[in-house]
Parts: sequence; C-alpha cells; structure tokens
Amino acid sequence: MSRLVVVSNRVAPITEGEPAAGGLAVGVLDALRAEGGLWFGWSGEVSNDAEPMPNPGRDVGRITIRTIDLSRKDYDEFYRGFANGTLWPVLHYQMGLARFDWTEFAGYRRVNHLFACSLAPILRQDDLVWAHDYHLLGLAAALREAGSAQRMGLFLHTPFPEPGVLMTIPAHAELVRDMAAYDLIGFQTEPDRTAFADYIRRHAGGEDAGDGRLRAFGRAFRTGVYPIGVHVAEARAEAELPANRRQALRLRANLHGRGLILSVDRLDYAKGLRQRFLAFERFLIATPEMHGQVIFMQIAPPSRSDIQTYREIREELEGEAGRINGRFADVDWVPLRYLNRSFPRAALMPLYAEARVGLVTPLRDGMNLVAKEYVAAQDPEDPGVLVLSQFAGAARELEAALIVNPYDEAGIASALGQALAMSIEERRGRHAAMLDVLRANSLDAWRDRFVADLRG
Ligand code: ADQ
Repeated sequence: MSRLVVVSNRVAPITEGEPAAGGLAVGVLDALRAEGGLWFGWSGEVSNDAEPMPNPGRDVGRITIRTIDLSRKDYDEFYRGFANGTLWPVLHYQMGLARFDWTEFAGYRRVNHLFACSLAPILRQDDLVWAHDYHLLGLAAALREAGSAQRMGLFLHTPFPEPGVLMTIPAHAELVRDMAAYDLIGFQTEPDRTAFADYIRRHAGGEDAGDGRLRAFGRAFRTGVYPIGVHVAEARAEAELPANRRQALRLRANLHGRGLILSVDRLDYAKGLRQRFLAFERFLIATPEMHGQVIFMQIAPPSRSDIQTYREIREELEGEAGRINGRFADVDWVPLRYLNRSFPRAALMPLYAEARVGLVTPLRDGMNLVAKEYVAAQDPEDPGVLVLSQFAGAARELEAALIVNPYDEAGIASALGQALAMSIEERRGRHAAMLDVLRANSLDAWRDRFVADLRG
C-alpha cells in the first residue's frame, strides 16, 4: 500500500508510548502508527541562518519525522504575517483584525516552496501526501512546480468563508489558484465546502459538477466534507481514571456544591471570550438568586503571543475578569476564575466531567473539539449541558446542545439559566443524542474517510 506523508505547519512533539496532544496530532499519529509513514513540517525553531538546512530525520517506531527550521524573515512574513495576521482572521470572518501586505504574502508562498523543495526529493512515486490547514494552501502547487506528481490532499481545519469575505484578501485569486493544485480538498462542514465551490464557480470561471468534483484553472479536483471527531470511549475513560483526577477532586472540594460553568480555549479572539465574559455578567445581573451558587471557570492558555492582536485580547480579558469579579464577588465567593494556563489533556477530561455546563461560544470555529470532548467526557447517567455557538462547525452535528448566537449576550445568559435548571431526563436525552453523533463521526472515521478518498 502507498505510504502516507503528512505535512503540517508544526510537527507535534511525539514520544513513543505517550499520548499526543490535540486533535490533529492524535488523529494523524494513529494513521501513521498503523501503516508507518512520514511526517514533515516546521520544527518550531527560528534559526539565525538566512537559509537553514533541513534537520536530520528521526524515527519514532514506524514513523519518520523530518523537520525544517525557519529563518527569522520566514517566521515574520509567513507565520506571524500572512498565515496568522491575514488568513486566520479572514477565515474566521474577523476582517477588521486582518492586515495585508504583499511582501508577507510573498513570504507565505516562499515558505510553501521551501517546504516543497525539502520534501520533493524524499517523496516516493506512490506516496500519498496529506497536507493540513491554512498554512499550506500553496504546498501542492509548489510541489507540482518541483516536479512531484503524487496524489495530494489538503484538510482545512478552519472555516472557509463566503467569497465576499475571502475577497477582502487582495491575493485571493492567487490563493485559490494554488489550492486547485490539490487532488482533494477536505472541509469541516458543508457550508465551508459550498463557499469554496461558490468562489470557483462565480469568481474563478470554474465548473461545479455537483458531486464535489470541481474544474478550474485547467485542473479537475475533488472536494468533500470530513468533520473531525474525537476518540469517544477514551475521553470518558480518561475522565474516570483516578490518576487524572487530582485537580478535578480539588476543584470539587472547593466548589462546595456550587454549579460549575466551564470554558476551555486557546486564548484567541475568534473564540468569543470577551462576549462570553459579558454574557456571564448579564447572567449574574439577571439572576441575583444564583449569586454564590455558581462559578464560571475559563481556562485559556496564551497562544501566538508575539502577535499584537493576541496581546490586546489578553489584556482586554484580564480587565474584564477583574471588573466582573470586583463588581459581584463576596467574602466567600468569586464568580469568575480566569486561568491563563494550559492543562495536560488527561487532566482536562475529569474537569469537563465536573462541569454542569460546558460553555463553548466561538465567533467562528472550523469544528471546535472542546465541545466534542466535553460531551464525550460526561457521565451518561448524570451529564452536564453543552451550550454551543451556532458558528462552530460542531453545531452542525451537536444539534441537541443548547445552540446560541455568540454575539447575543442576553441569549447566552438565558441559555445558562436554562442549562443550570435542566431536568436530569432532558440532560440524559440530549447527551445520548450527541453521543450517538460523536460515535458515528469519530476521529478514526474522519481520518479513514479522508485517506480512502485521497487514495481512491
Ligand atoms: P483549535 O483552534 O486549537 O483547533 P479546538 O478544536 O477547540 O481549537 O482545540 C483543539 C485541542 O486543543 C482540543 O483537543 C483541546 O483539548 C485542546 N485545548 C484547547 N484549549 C486547551 C487548554 N486551555 N488547555 C489544554 N488543551 C487545550 C483548530 C481549529 C478548530 C478545529 C481543530 C481540529 O481552529 O476549529 O476543531 O483545529 O480540526
């Protein structure tokens, strides 16, 4: 069988025998472990050399890891610049936070070429190349220029915006032309796929055969919908494992029977944290009888903290958390706990299980695995309630959650009240319905379907 070659911006640090962090890492590693293969990407190191040499390969079990470092210029223009300063905000409909600079776009393409030039010589003829996410929209085009003819697929973990939004990026035409060099492009949801197909039809003079097959720029290629999932049974098992439950037990003892509302996100403006804090404040204003009865805990480790917009959102949240606690706290109760740190995945699952409410309200999100992990970690006999943004990809599957508009603070506040008061019968019914969906669209199913379609 052909070898699987995974390409992602970062190669997750992996150690044999230890679990990996994050959905991409877990899903991809399982595939590579099962069949053996190559994982290629940036090492995470910024080198002082203008043109860093590829790092020596390393084998972990049947997986070969190959990485390259980035130069300072590449890091600034590609990673901080076009990928995270332009693409990330626009893909999440946050155009007001996006900047654009042709030099950074050229840097983005240069790094896609750098990846391609390092990868092309080590590819075998029948390899399957599976690229991940918005950093690598141009990888297949660069590989084809370098003479590679392998089958190449891209899975986009983020949303794909409607054409009018995408076109706020002045280089939109170049970007989409590059994407068309893939043989298969996978999206999280049907609206994402449709938005891409609309662009191809209306703005690239292309054709849509209606069954996912598109034709544009002289190439025929396929698109499909592959909602990423979680390992359902493992999440529940991790939630119950005594060794993982240390923090959760301390938390429970400290709650003194108060209801816990829990949110877990990377600290990112697309996750809707500010609106969520304000919604919690609304809830406290509207329900004085709940004062002293409920605690909202937000876990949000900083990410991309060398980018200005990320520093700003962090400062803003610190201010809001302080203000809300100053306004409502009592001698024996602080309503909002804001933890600017990360937890190991294994410790997160028992924390999810402690929470009466999982509050997941991104302004936009490709999928949002926290929502799925929260549901999977619950005790089916006494499950908590998921409050979920209509703009998370997960909302298309988890219809039995309480679905909210993340911009509607009053709506979120009222959903919190509904969630905290929900009867056990209703909680069980909603949870069982969501669990069925999670089992059908598991992480294994996501990966197997994508790889099978790429192979086919
Ligand atoms: P992210 O934006 O990182 O991922 P999400 O899917 O919620 O968003 O989280 C990915 C993983 O990170 C989860 O497994 C979660 O447990 C972990 N994580 C998040 N916050 C954490 C914290 N505070 N401490 C420890 N772990 C934490 C991108 C897209 C998403 C898409 C995923 C997968 O933005 O829309 O769902 O990729 O495709």
